[in-house]
Amino acid sequence: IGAERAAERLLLAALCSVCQALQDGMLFPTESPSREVKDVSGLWIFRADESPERSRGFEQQWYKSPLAETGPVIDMPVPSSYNDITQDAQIRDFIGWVWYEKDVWVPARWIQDRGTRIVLRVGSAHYYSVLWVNGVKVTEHVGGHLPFEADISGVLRQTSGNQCRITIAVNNTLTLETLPPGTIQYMTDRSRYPAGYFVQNTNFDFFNYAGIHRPVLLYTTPKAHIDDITVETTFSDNIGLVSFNVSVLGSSKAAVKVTLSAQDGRCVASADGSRGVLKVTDVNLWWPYLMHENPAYLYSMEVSVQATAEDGQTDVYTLPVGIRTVKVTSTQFLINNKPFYFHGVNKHEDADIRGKGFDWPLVVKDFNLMKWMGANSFRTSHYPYAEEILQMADRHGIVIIDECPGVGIKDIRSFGNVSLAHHLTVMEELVRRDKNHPSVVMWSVANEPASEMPPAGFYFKELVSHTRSLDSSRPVTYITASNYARDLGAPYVDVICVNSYFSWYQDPGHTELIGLQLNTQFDNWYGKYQKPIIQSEYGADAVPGLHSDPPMMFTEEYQKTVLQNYHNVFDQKRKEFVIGELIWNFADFMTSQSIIRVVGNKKGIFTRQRQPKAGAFLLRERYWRIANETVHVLNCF
Ligand code: BDP
Repeated sequence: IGAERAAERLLLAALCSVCQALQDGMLFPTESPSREVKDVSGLWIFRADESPERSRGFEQQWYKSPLAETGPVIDMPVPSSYNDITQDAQIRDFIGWVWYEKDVWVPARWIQDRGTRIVLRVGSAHYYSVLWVNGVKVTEHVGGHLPFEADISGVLRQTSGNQCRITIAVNNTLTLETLPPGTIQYMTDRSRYPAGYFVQNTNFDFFNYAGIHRPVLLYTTPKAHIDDITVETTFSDNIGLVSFNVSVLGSSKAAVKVTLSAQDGRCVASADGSRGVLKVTDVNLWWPYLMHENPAYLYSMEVSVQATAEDGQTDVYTLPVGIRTVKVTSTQFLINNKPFYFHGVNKHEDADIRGKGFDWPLVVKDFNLMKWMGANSFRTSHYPYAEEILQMADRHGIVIIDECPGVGIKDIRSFGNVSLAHHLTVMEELVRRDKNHPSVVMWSVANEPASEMPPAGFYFKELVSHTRSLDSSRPVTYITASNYARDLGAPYVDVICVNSYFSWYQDPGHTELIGLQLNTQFDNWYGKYQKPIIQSEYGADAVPGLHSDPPMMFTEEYQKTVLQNYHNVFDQKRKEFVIGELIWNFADFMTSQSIIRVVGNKKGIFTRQRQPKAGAFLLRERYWRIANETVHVLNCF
């Protein structure tokens, strides 16, 4: 109960600070003539608070002195989940506070130059985090998967100067109000469980990896600095239009200048002022991979801010900009006014050893595999992915459905006001972070919530309309597995996204039923809502190397047969209103232990080590065939 209460208290406190923080931007830290970035990821030290209430670290103020002086510490890589790094099952399954610490040197000139702002930024940590610098608390944050930061200039200048001890406490306890939700259950039957024994229950199908999952950075800006940039793009004939809004902090009278350059460095438009519209003649649009011979065209928008004070430095930030539009009709998803068909994958941030820790080799390998198989899109199931992944998608033309961590909302108590307020805040954080990515074409506010429960109607109405108010340029959806007749949120979404597992969870072994059931599914949903539909998940587990003919469940042949049966229906319905298919899943991934999982979920078409199963070759053939048809269609215009 201690862990749960502490978590709840922290959640409430953090919710308030997040509400305030949202007035500020969350630009990805990049270097520029006015900005420096110092990556302080790498080897940190680590201590799990194994005290029964998990509260010893706070009672003994472990942040006040070097962590190694408080008790035994171990090495811990950052970024990485801590769970699979040791041989200790207690660390793998740990619930509660863990403590990270690293000593770093801050360049002397950063400290000496009073006009420099020094920011500490964590790409993400799961789930609640508290940050101290030299023993002084600088911020806290609720929620994994999204970045948070603190201006630490003052603390550094007041405390010991160049040496900087960063302490981060992270707690993975989930409550009914967190995203995703979870509960702590104390086992009180003393004949079966020792005193104080508890487990964490969740309703989602992936391992609740925890720790510092993305890079930790120190970066600088001038005092008068670019806090946020918002761009929205459209075009008419050969003229591209980029409307921009720059917010500046630290100066009330800064002069803003914006310059847009083409890939060859040529300046194509410029403007003065913090708001405006840039006109680009002979525009090169941002096209998805396989939809155009020159996909993923990115302009580069340089924003510079000159503070008027005498010592004011110029701040410069460069943002990649893709010019494209997204629209939805009752039967189509249009990118740049051309029909776009999602032939893609659902992913997870998940790999051996590092868990959900960001890892460049993995990211690049996954993009290579997606392009190899002819995938043009993926969904960030079931939470926001690292910004570096979205940047890759921008550069390669891979289209993204960007999902928030609203997964496993099954308990009616998770539809209350506190949950909704937090969910809205998370959408604000997500949109603030990802709004400028051309690859992001739709927001997904949840996965498979209990959308038939009475409060779901109000909950999703609010959630979808709030998301639209944050960004009117993209459609909004949530992913449903509910029955079309009972789903209470569907009236509010722009695109219906349906998950189904015919011949797996229903009628196991009966692939001959897929055609009938899938046709019924599509006709029912379309008949009721007249909105385009994406099959946002379908698939079957295949233990790699397991074979049987005729196919049996868990073999590679069975996975292939399920896919083929789904594809037959997709091929009919994509002539009508089905606008996409996303396989579940790109790769095998870890889950909690259960009798329906064999060392994780095996619905990947690649293994967890990214080797193809038979299904990968089947999809590859299909996706390239569809892509070739699209190019053919394009050539007809
Ligand atoms: C779907 C969930 C997904 C699961 C999948 C499965 O959205 O997270 O992993 O089922 O059971 O319903 O494989």
